[in-house]
Amino acid sequence: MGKEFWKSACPHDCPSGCALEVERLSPTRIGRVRGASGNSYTDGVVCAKVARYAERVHHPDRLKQPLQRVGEKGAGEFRPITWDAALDEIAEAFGRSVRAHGSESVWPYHSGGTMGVVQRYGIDRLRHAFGYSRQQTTICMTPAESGWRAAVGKLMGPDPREMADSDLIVVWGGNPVSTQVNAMTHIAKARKTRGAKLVVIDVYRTPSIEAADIGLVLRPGTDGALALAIMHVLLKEGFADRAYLARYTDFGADVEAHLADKTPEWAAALTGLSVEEIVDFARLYGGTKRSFLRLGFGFTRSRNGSSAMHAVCCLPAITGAWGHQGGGAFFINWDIWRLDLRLAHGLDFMDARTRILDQSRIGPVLCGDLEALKNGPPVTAMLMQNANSANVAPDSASVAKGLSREDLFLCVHEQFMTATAKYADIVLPAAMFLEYDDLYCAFGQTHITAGPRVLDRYEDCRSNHELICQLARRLGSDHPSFDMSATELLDATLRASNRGTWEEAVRQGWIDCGQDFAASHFLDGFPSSDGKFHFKPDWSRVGPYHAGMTALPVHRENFEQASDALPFRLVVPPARTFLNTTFTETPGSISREGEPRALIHKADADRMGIVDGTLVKLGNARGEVRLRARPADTARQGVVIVEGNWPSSAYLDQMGVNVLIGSDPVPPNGGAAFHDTAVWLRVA
Ligand SMILES: Nc1nc2c(c(=O)[nH]1)N[C@H]1C(S)=C(S)[C@@H](COP(=O)(O)OP(=O)(O)OC[C@H]3O[C@@H](n4cnc5c(=O)[nH]c(N)nc54)[C@H](O)[C@@H]3O)O[C@H]1N2
Ligand SMILES: Nc1nc2c(c(=O)[nH]1)N[C@H]1C(S)=C(S)[C@@H](COP(=O)(O)OP(=O)(O)OC[C@H]3O[C@@H](n4cnc5c(=O)[nH]c(N)nc54)[C@H](O)[C@@H]3O)O[C@H]1N2
Ligand code: SF4
Ligand SMILES: [Mo]
Repeated sequence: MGKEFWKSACPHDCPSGCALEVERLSPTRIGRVRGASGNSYTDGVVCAKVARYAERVHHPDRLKQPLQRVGEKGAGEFRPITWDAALDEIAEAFGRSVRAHGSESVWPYHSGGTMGVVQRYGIDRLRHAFGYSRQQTTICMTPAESGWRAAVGKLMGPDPREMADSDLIVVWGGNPVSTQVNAMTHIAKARKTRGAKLVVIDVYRTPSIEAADIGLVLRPGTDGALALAIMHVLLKEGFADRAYLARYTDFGADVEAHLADKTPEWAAALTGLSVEEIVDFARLYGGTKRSFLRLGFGFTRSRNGSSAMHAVCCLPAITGAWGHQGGGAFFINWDIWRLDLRLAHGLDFMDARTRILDQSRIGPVLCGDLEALKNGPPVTAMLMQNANSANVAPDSASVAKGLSREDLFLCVHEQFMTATAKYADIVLPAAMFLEYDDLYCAFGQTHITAGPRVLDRYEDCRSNHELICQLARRLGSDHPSFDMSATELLDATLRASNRGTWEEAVRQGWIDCGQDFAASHFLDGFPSSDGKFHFKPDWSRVGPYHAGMTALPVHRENFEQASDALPFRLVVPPARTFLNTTFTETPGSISREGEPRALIHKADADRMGIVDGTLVKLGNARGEVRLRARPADTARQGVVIVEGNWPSSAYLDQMGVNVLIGSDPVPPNGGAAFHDTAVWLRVA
């Protein structure tokens, strides 16, 4: 058969949401994967890890058949069973759990393995059909989302393609060279055609900082202070657009008075930046109307992350940059799709009174923490899809303890034998995106992209949708959605949403949901309760943990402070060729990343007698991790960086870095403070 490229879409949890072209060598084999050149955001570019997808889809270690545990929980000893027997076991275990503790004792759980409309969120239909516990999906974006919503109202904003029309692009707390390469395509256009400047703000010298004109490397958790000082300079030096502030925002003399003492000197002492760095950047920003803030997640993964996001969003409101082509700020698009998801996600039969458990607090939930359980019954049965919580959730010691509980029935639907799957009673083999149909909302840009099936079924793997439907029928639901194929559900969803049909989406490859200039730049008002941008948000409307939050842009010091006992601050950002723990199994990614390393400042290393490869231990009250050090001058002194969501098996003591991370909810609405940890560091 000749080489042909089939249209597809990247299913992974990445803002780029690339439209793909997959070389299909046969009904069971692919060759190269490339970015669709016809898609104006993807623009023919994909990351290296997805370009090598053949390594993952044809990996010899893929799960091929259902398995039942024979050894200890967590030991990874299993025997093959049939799908029928496995479905019987799950149905029986769910029934037992419901009879003993009520329907909320069953917790179907998902994360971002695939982001598809049906294959990720279809598990919601199972929950709603049987009154199982629901999930607050906080692990990724809730701290950032809370700050953005407090300021702007909805998750939408200027089209990121407009970065090509900007004169100044500020990547704040993100590392797009590693985590969303397509943003760099559009930034490169502006630099080439307009001589635009790129500023990157991070806590260590990432590849994105290396690619920038100006890199600001500050202390972790101090972005709010930097934003406040910039506002101070903008107001003092005449860069504020007073007419814009009056027309579009709730700005007032009280906000201005509050900012009067947030001087560059004040912020320099907190951030570790120099006064000149702060003032120069503020003047550059204030003097540029076409200034685009591309906001990452990184600076919000702190206990003060929502406040920091809110403070940063205030900058274009002061200068009025929101109103200009190539200007404003963008985090993600989550509210532009206008999909009617009632059928696909079972919203019509959801009982709003059913308990909602916090995804990030899976450790405390499984360890019986009553507050985490919302004072309800214990969780005694779980189905996990698209998630590798044993490695990715915070406080992994309690996750491990919870997953090991003898009275917990755990089914994990997976593509590989992950750390989480090893705890399962039943492991089910999952299809990969090339083997199923779905639609993907590319939340870092404006397209819904179609991903029709490219390959035939692999071995005994089933898609998430198939499992959910088969299980629901076993458990006795007669809801018609459980008899529909994925494409039938997708077609019905698109039609109900006035977004065309599945067939049209597949033919075109994608649907551009971008809004026009006026709507995306909020020219007719912001998508908030009163149409205004909020300098003075009502945090109590955003989430329950709002105590101590003020109705002003602020820098909060409620993060884990370094101390004599815990002198280092730890930051744990993504690795370039992994996607969370996905791709930690592919040879191309492993050979590039090597092994987990603690990046430590050369001056700290010299003082402690640490050289490249020295074994060190990082620890705090939550646990300890042993790994090799890499002295570098990439971060500030006193800051340790551990890149990559490595499987715990890659660490010397089989214990990964998330054992050090707290699972307390980030104010005001939850989420995990992955980059906000104080630790000690010793030579091991
Ligand atoms: N290659 C690759 N791509 C990915 C992922 C991956 O694992 N690997 N993960 C995907 C997922 S799920 C997500 S959510 C996105 C995340 O993508 P990003 O938006 O890039 O967010 P983070 O990875 O959390 O952190 C980005 C940067 O924030 C920095 N940072 C940490 N703390 C602070 C701080 O206090 N202030 C400032 N200014 N910066 C700080 C980190 O050092 C890091 O360089 O990427 C997606 N894309
Ligand atoms: N140290 C540290 N920890 C972090 C972060 C960090 O920056 N540092 N980032 C956090 C963030 S932002 C996120 S979003 C989370 C991500 O956490 P997760 O969403 O759990 O991400 P992955 O580790 O990629 O695990 C997804 C799993 O889904 C499986 N999978 C993929 N496709 C399918 C499918 O179609 N069906 C089924 N059944 N399974 C599938 C994959 O094989 C993989 O094992 O991690 C968080 N944890
Ligand atoms: S992981 Fe991100 S950059 Fe890579 S192909 Fe998927 S969407 Fe594109
Ligand atoms: Mo994420």
